[in-house]
Amino acid sequence: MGNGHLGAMIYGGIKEEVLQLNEDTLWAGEPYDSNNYEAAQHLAELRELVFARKYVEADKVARHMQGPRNQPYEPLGNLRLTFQHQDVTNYRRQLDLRTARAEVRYRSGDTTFTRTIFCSAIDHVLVIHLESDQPGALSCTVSLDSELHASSEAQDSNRITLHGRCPRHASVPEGSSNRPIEYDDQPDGKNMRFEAQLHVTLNDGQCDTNADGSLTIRNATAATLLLTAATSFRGFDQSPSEQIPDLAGQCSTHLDVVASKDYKSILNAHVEDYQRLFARVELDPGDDPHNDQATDERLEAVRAGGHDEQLISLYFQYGRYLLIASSRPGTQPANLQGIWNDRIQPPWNSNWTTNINTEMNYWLAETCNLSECHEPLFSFVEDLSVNGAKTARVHYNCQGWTAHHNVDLWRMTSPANGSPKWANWPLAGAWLCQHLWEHYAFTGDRDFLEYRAYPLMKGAAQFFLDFLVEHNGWLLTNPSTSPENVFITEDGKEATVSAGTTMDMTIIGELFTNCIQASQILATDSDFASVLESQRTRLLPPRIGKHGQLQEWSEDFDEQEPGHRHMSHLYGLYPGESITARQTPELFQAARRSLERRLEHGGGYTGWSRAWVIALWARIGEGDLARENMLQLLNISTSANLFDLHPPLIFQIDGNFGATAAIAEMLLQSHANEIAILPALPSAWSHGSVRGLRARGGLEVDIVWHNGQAQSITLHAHADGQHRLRLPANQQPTEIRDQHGHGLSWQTKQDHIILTVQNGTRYTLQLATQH
Ligand code: FUC
Repeated sequence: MGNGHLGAMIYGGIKEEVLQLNEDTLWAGEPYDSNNYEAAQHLAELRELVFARKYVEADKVARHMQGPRNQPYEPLGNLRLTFQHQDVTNYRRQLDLRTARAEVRYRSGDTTFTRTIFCSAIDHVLVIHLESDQPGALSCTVSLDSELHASSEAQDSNRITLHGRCPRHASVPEGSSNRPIEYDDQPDGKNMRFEAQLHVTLNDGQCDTNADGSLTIRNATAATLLLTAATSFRGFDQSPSEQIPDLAGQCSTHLDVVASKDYKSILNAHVEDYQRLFARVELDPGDDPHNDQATDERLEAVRAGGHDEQLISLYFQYGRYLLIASSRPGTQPANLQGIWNDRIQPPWNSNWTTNINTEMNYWLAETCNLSECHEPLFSFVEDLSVNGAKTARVHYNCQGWTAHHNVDLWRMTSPANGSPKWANWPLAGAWLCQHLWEHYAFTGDRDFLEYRAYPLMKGAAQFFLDFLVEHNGWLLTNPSTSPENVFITEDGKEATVSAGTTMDMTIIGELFTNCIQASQILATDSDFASVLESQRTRLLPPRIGKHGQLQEWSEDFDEQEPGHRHMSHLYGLYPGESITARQTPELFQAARRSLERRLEHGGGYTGWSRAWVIALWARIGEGDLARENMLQLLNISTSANLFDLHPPLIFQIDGNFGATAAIAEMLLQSHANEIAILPALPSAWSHGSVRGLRARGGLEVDIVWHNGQAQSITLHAHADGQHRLRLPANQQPTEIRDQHGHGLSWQTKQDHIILTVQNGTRYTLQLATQH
């Protein structure tokens, strides 16, 4: 459950129910300057070593340009309910994606007990509604606890408060730090404070406080528990231990307000708010009947070779659900675990890791019609541009701003310490700027482009104008890494730092292109755009290597791991758009070869890596291969509740989001100035429909297909514009009508049609197939 701020994992126990709680701003530490003021001294030497092909030495020097690791995201605590229920039958738990409600239901003796749980973004509370179908049969104990330094008390016979603080420092479990977890419990201790409060409302029966801080409910028929939480977070650059707000007062005032509403009205407001986002999209990929089995059974059946295409659409909608639950305007962006983390030292700090994972979390936001949920990422980029301007100056003597691989609540932008293959990578800002541009491309929101996106994009581009160096007539990055692969040097050694990796050059090329386009749209900054244009022609272009593959590095090095999980060099195919079948056919073939090579050597072995593979196959137009890899994702990297897994059995949410985006990409693509209908439809999805996907240029698209052919397409125009529509092979419209029945004419050009749409109008195309 989640509303972006508050998150809860529901375990569904019978004697003890545990709701593991999170709050999105609860992180260890406080603002700190992570820049390494000696870094820039090493830059010239590092560059010389790289150009002298002394890569192993370069790796060592790169380490002198790193700063510390960042702080982790922390679990808030647990809400526990203990019951005396025994001999339970008819147990069932479910998550209803249509209403974002969880339910646990069972029979004990002759009574049916039901727990309904949801997290309201409207009322900012987690709600647990307990019911028995026999009057007065509900009794249980309610408590709050936390693994952090915290204490709880029961008050006024119907409230529990929990307050505590985060460590001032905690280190990643992967490292071998001698400072695993450190607290500072002094009154002025440098750390985050938090408060959670729970309120119980009963219609009958009674509720009493216990000395241990718990409450006991006796002989009730129904009870509503409301939980809210607050932290002393005031912004990425503000100390959470100064000017600490009255957290207890905030929570109790808020609970007073919500407790005065009745349960049904809180539920209705929640459902209405959630459905406004969720109900925009529907996907029916085939003929399989509705399947009411539990997800673990369905996964087992698919693993055994069963057919369950509806499980793929469930996975798709679950991805949309998870984004709505973890990323709403005003909240933190979804991190490696969304907002759901139960450990003080979570894997990779439950960070925002920006060399794939954070971006992948948002691949679905625009295409899957959840544009509002993209918003937290934009604020995140704004914060990063502030710290990142300092990092650009201190680490590289460059203008503009930059960010590296690990980011925490305090918006660390410097390279963390560790292997240069992931640490020394100043491309995060540029990649994240792609999201700003895409938001504009999908929504047409000119104000967003002018006041928010363009200044950030420009700052990211300015950094590279300074950072790029000339070598053999080309501009390229140095130092440069290809996250997170290792290459073999001419003398057979392993190294990571070189110059002008394909990913670097592609991201920079697309950033420059997007900035140039933005400056034209906004009719501003033409001088800057001219500089970018002239520099863009000098960027080292991608190369094709000895295996026919798209080279990962500017030299045709062998990879230490040919089946590496990162597909970094394929950025231009997806999520970028500089490699397409029609505009760059040779690079397109080479990219395909690279993907095949990765997979021949075991690529796609993490959930997120597999999700990227699916999206790449979708961009290549191979629907069956996309679906096959989707099945691999379900087979290898999906847990019983459909959470994505990273080996060894670590929950990491990126694969959920990435695969959702990839499924959308199978059905609709809108990059490279055309809208492709059913570009990668698997043959197993012979009949089906999708409603509400989004295309660039402000279109919402519905498609119905039959026997693998598009039957009708509906375009809802949210902006005026002319669109190039690529229909499936051999298909042509027979007619196009708007919602009033008026016909619209179109032009046919080779393999696409051109039509002009008006904002606010809905057009339906009927299609025929030529045999
Ligand atoms: C990157 C990946 C890992 C993992 C981590 C959080 O470093 O290479 O597989 O996803 O981020």
